[in-house]
Amino acid sequence: MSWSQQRLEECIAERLDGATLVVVANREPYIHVFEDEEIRCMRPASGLTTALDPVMQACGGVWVGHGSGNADRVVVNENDRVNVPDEDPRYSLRRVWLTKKEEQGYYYGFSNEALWPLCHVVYKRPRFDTDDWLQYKSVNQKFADAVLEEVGDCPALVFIQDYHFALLPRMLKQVRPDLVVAHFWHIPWPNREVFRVCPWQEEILDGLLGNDLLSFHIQYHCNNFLHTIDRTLEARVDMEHFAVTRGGHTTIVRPNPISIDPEATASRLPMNLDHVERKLRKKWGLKDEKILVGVDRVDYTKGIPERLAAVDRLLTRHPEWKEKICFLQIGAPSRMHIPNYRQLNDDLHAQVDEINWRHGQGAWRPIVFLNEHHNAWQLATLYRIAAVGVVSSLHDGMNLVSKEFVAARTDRRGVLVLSKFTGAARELTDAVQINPYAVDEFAEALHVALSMPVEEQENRITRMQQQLAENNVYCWAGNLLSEASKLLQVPQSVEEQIAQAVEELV
Ligand code: GDG
Repeated sequence: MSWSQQRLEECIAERLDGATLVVVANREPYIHVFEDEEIRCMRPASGLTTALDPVMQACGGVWVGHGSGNADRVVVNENDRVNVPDEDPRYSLRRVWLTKKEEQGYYYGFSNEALWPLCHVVYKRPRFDTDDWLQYKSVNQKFADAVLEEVGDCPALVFIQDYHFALLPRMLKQVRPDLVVAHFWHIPWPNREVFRVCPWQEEILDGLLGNDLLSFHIQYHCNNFLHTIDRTLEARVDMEHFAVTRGGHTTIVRPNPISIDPEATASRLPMNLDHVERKLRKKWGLKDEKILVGVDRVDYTKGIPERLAAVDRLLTRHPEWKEKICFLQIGAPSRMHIPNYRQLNDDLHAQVDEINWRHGQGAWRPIVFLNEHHNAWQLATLYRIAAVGVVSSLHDGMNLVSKEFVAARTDRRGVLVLSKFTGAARELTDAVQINPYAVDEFAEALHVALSMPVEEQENRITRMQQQLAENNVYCWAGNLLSEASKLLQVPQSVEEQIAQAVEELV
């Protein structure tokens, strides 16, 4: 039976058996901001929140996250909580407040200038700064205190998200060894040779081994993690059962590929699609060109310059596409306090200008770069009207944009061009797969995608949609939370354990 929001709701409620579900993520799923004296509730552009909000809506519980909106403090109650979503509250959001210094050191500094480049291995050098590390530690403690306050003395399953909280599992277990702690690491885990340059590697690994369950998107990242432990810490690594035991406590390490709710993506498509398409084309200065689309946070791991270079090469090698195509890049600004990100943003504008100057003819420009946040229905529409969706990450844990593109193709048309260095490439094998570093090969793949016969498009999209229907986000959360919730069961007495062992034998 495949997983749905309803099945998840029923199954997890039963498995939790009264225990509280607490999600911890740096990013909050809803941000309150002032706009013209009014308060507006926004949804951030992030794969993690896209995936987890429907899960929390199904299961209820508490989401502990950093209160980052300028109106966030206005809408919380005296315990820093607000119920979300505004229009139909399903769960509680507990906001943790950070000073600018903490945000700089823990989020921009250690998380995004050290761990992010360290784990992605895209040839950006990680920056290890002692003050950042100290802030990272103290913010992990701040979140630990908030979680412990939320759970009180009650049984709870704490589901931690991502690389911002490597130390949190151990901090929680030190105070409440009975809590069940599961952690999903949304980005890749590099091999041991890469990881060992981190000056605080032992504390990070020890922190993660506070988890009962630690999960990555794919087996390859699990193996890298286990090998890293094996070579770094005093611990027993069991490669047969993918588990690590340290100080008498066992951490299970499992792959679990994240996904989306494909029906929800499709439901964002407007009813009057033709009309909306005409309006958007007019807004972006397009006539009837075939659209190639890219949607990303502006991040150096996403391979945006490589993709623009491939469009440039395509037009050089196949000038017949001139005036017949337009590459539309949505680039939501991201982490702009970090110099590398600001630089990338500026470089992209320069690169687009250069390519448009080289190939543009009359009013036609080959590339439109929309360097701003768009809402979810605009993205769905764009996925649906494009001829080709392009995802060219240099390295990506999963990549949800590729899955959203497939889900939005209710017409069963369109071609996905997908980097083989994404987790998604393991599942979406009917995409045209590319190495984004190989510009000629990439340009040819774009040509193949633009020229693909309709019947083949339909076959490929249909198979990928089947894949997505079975492996949706509820499947991800269902598998993960089911596995973790098994550990919530009251420990058996010795007699019960013997009785169960005998039963299993006969
Ligand atoms: C991390 C891992 C992993 C983008 N621009 C806008 C916007 N988005 C949405 C997309 C998509 C999400 O943001 C991006 O998801 P990704 O998966 O591509 O990437 P990361 O943010 O890097 O996420 C990644 C993910 O965690 C989940 O585990 O897949 O590998 O790096 O949903 O649609 N959304 C809106 N406006 C935009 O302008 N509304």
